[in-house]
Amino acid sequence: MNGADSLVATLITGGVEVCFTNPGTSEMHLVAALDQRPELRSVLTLFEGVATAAADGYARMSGKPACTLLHLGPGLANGLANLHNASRANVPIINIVGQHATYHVPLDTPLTSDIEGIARPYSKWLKTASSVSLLGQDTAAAIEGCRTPPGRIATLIVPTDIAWSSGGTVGQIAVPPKAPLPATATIEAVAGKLKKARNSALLLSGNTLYGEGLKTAGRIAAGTGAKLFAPYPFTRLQRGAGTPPVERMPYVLEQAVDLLKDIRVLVLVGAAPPIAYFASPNKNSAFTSPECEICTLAKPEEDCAGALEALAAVLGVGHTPPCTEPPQGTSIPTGAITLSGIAAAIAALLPENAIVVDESMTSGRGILPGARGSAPHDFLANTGGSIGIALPLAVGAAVACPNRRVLCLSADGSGMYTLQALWTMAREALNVTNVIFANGSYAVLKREFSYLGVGDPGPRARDLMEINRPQLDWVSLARGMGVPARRITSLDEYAQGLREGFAASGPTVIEIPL
Ligand SMILES: Cc1ncc(C[n+]2csc(CCOP(=O)(O)OP(=O)(O)O)c2C)c(N)n1
Repeated sequence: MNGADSLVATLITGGVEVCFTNPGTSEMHLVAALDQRPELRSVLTLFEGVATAAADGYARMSGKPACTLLHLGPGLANGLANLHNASRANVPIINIVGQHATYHVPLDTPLTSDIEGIARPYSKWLKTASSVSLLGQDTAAAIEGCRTPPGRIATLIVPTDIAWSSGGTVGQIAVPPKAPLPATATIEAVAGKLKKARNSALLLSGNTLYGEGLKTAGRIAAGTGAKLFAPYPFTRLQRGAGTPPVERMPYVLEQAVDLLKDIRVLVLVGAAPPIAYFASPNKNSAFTSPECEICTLAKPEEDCAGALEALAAVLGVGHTPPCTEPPQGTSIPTGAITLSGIAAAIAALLPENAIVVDESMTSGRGILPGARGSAPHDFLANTGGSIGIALPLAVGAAVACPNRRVLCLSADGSGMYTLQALWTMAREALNVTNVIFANGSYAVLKREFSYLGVGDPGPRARDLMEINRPQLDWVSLARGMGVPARRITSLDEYAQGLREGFAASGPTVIEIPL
């Protein structure tokens, strides 16, 4: 067995089922090894930023790591922005990057670069393989590394001569470490504060925003009156009728401050204290009032869902029925296109168990609150603020959950970063209904410009925030990548487009001119 075969065999032994890739010459032996093992599904992407976000979406929905396979330093560099988002999402990813042959690196040929230097900021585990006999074990260590709670990016750099040499062995994978519970004293102290506080809230993150963790949070909310919040940048949030109501922190500082103004005890469960994305002159960046006490129940690397269970037991609410959203009767809006109508149509038509991937930016602020009583669904958001995540995140979510419908909401500016994801959706026949909010503008930047007190933008500044010259034609762009598309002119057509998209086999695109 050569090194490449040992790497792929170890991935398969470790339960890795998907590889999102854009390979090159230095990865050809790894491609040959993947060719021999169809049980590890290889998914081609046309840009590395699609591969890294797809691996993120897959991990968010499956709870398992996918691997990437990227070409040298430049391929990795193309994937970094969405690797940044993935690192903020605390998901497990095995990021495999090819390298020149060990004896070729010193020759400094055109594609040579400092791959470790490029990978380091986003890799909690990082290694360049140094011998074929150890490559299988390095791969096993990468799998263990990425599964270290709460989930990490493990980058394994593979020199091509190590991949092609014989003498590889399959690595032995240790049982992944369990996330530890916080100290009992911490849990009891938080329980004491919650019992005493008049206005309290839990700021949830990680695995407390879905499944059993969220149910337990719902019990605590029902038993103590504490509110449940999610940070604006969350990884996965379960929503809809029958799930505990969780309010997302608004992006806009003033709205977030207003939401939290009466909270006197804020308990962090795997979350960081809520702070504005950016500083503004003469404004405090914190969302909480100075009278609010912020205390930590669990850090991200601890067992957050377990900590909530322990907290519920101390509070005596372990069997209290969780508070839940009532089902919402919604009618399907008709007539002229409005943002509220778009949100209402989604709320009414969302299929049971759908996955909503959201990067609708300024156009979609009403969609998440509007769908609170819809059919149960999961919502995935941008965790790192690097735009261009939604379309490829939807690829990964659809690969992870072939029996669920994916609704991908993307603003036009954000969508243009990684629109090649549409080609992968078509090629893999992924059931993704894509909605593009075509406002022809970087609307959020216009708001930020005036908010930061820069004054009124002049013609050249305005020109840097308009993307309608020339006009983007998403219908042609989508069709050019094999995805059926339509531009709607009314809410009636929009509802029809959603219905058709949810029933289609394979992806569709709806462009909404705004
Ligand atoms: C990788 C990256 N580049 C640039 C930015 C800065 N940025 C933030 S929002 C934005 C424009 C967003 O426009 P669009 O996605 O069309 O949404 P809209 O604001 O129009 O609703 C830009 C360029 C960013 N956040 N990430």
